[in-house]
Amino acid sequence: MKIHSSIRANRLRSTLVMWIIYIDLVFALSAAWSFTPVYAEDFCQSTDSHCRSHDDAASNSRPSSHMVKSRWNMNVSNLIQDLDQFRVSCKKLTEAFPIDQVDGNFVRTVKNCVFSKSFPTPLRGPLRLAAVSKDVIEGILDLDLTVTQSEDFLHYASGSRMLLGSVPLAHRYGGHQFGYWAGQLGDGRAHFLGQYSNRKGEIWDLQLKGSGKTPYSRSGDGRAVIRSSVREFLCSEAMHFLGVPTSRAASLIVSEEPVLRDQFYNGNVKKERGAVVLRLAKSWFRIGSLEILAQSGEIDLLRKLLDFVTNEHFPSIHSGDSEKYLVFFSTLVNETAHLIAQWMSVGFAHGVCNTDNFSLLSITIDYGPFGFMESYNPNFIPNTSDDEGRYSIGAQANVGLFNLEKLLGALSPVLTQKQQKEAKTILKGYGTVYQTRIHQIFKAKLGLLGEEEGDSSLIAIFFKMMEDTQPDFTMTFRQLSEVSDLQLHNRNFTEMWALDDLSLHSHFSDWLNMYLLRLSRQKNYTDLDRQARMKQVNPRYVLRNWMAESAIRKAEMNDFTEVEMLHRILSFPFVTQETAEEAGYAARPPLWAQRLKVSCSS
Ligand SMILES: *[C@@H]1O[C@H](CO)[C@@H](O)[C@H](O)[C@H]1NC(C)=O
Ligand SMILES: *[C@@H]1O[C@H](CO)[C@@H](O)[C@H](O)[C@H]1NC(C)=O
Ligand SMILES: *[C@@H]1O[C@H](CO)[C@@H](O)[C@H](O)[C@H]1NC(C)=O
Ligand SMILES: *[C@@H]1O[C@H](CO)[C@@H](O)[C@H](O)[C@H]1NC(C)=O
Ligand SMILES: *[C@@H]1O[C@H](CO)[C@@H](O)[C@H](O)[C@H]1NC(C)=O
Ligand SMILES: CC(=O)N[C@H]1CO[C@H](CO)[C@@H](O)[C@@H]1O
Repeated sequence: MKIHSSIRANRLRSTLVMWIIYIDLVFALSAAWSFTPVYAEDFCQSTDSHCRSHDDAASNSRPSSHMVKSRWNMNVSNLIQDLDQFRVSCKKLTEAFPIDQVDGNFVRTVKNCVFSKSFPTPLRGPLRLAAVSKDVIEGILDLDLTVTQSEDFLHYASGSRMLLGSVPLAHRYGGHQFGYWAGQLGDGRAHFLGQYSNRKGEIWDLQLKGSGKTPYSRSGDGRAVIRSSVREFLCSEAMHFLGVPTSRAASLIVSEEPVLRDQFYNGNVKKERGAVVLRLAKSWFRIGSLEILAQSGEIDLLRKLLDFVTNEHFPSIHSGDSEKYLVFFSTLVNETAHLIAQWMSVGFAHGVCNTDNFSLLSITIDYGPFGFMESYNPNFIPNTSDDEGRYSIGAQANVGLFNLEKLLGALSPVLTQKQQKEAKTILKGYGTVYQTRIHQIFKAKLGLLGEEEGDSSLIAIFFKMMEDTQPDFTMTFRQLSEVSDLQLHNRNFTEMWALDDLSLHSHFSDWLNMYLLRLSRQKNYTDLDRQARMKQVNPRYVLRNWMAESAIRKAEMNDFTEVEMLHRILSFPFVTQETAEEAGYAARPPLWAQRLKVSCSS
């Protein structure tokens, strides 16, 4: 495609100057952070064999890790058929940490432990299986999907019966909420059931959410209602298939347990029903897990928890290394920046980025009043009660920095003065890591290969146009992936409703010319290559609020078909699907969606 007339080139050049001034403004934030990032990655490269050889509780009755590896080649249909043979272990955690032995799920202040023993409170039946993730059940838990249809499964996955080897625990943590230290928080309605080490050799922590009171329930009732549980189930699975690090959900069980909720905090209390999600993560430890220990001066325990987490989850950190906590911090600074950049790439706003909702493994956890941005708006706030917009989508990168500062505060007791100074320098690199990642991600979303001088402008102007015209975020990128060069050139946006919105911008033509020129320099790639590449990073379907809401309304009437349909569709977010198209999931949102408020209390 040749668009080089000299007049055009001149006009482009002068607009470019104007744009570059604009870019300076757009990236002013990053400029403030433009320190050289210091990475401690080469402090330690070796793997500590010691920490990898912890014996699992069930080692007598379970295959060794060698056997696990060889068993992996066996017939895939050979999944566990009987839940009575499914075994978890709590030994690693109960041996590593002191456990609060006080009995009973009454609310109390807990000291000098990381967990409290706490039994789930069974829900009033009949129980119903509302949704199940085949991918998790088979691929992580090695269970045959048919077991989820059994009565036993309803009991095990809702907390009325304990899995073999399970010692249910509630985790004690603290955290900064909305900017302020909130003291002891902890699992107020979640129970850790145990660890499952699967045939791939992975270890997963199983947890129930909505399973009743614990010592950390504060004023809560320990329950989760159907709507918030449907949202967590669907979103954690959707995020996984979008390629964003996240906790997973195995199943969703609904009950007849009455639960009172003031959905919009407006005094209008309604009776809803309790539900339980069986969810999994490689670890549920949070920044707040460390903060509570530092704040209470439990420094030995702080060290223990840090050693546990690094031994189990950071194989490149050597346990004998005197710099290990600094390396840990440096890794988290990097990974947190990467995680938030990935949220931004799919327009995801978490909604409650308190330090207790931020994972030490930098995965997305605690799905509450999250939202996927529809019309482009950096001030998009998913939690309608968050009046100050503390956790707006555009604020997430800064909130990540705030949370990492709190993490550093929690680590300070185990760092030397010199290390604390180094950690501060590392933290100053956060902005650069984040911006670099954002740049890469959005370059890929625009289908740009290699690096050219004007790329930052191209991206920044695109954002500026989106800000001005507010087209649908997801579909703008998707349609740009589906449109051909020729259509772009002719500005033929038939059926491309989001691109059509964007094209109303006065700079659109100039931007388009720059863009087409840039693409035309990617010589050895065809237009189809570009489209294929872009379609792999620009989803066609995300869990829009109105989609979740529609499925929830049905689920509340025990019709789970739409939950199932959404779950299936969102498992292939990058693939155009007939059922999804028929349901309008890639169309302009329906009118009723515009009046929708996010259900906040959960
Ligand atoms: C796996 O097992 C099933 C039934 O037991 C059998 O039909 C199938 O042929 C086996 N597949 C392989 C690859 O061994
Ligand atoms: C930062 O994190 C990303 C994402 O996990 C990873 O790919 C990259 O290697 C990390 N970089 C450093 C310097 O640790
Ligand atoms: C939403 O924001 C309000 C105001 O800051 C806060 O009190 C509330 O806890 C938030 N909702 C959730 C579910 O976190
Ligand atoms: C616009 O593109 C569509 C394909 O999306 C094509 O069917 C149509 O003929 C094009 N219209 C014009 C005027 O080129
Ligand atoms: C296309 O270009 C890239 C780098 O620009 C190069 O790595 C690749 O080998 C090229 N492919 C072909 C088929 O020439
Ligand atoms: C969704 C979710 O679990 N959010 C939690 C985030 O953290 C706050 C406390 O800071 C909890 O109240 C929320 O439940």
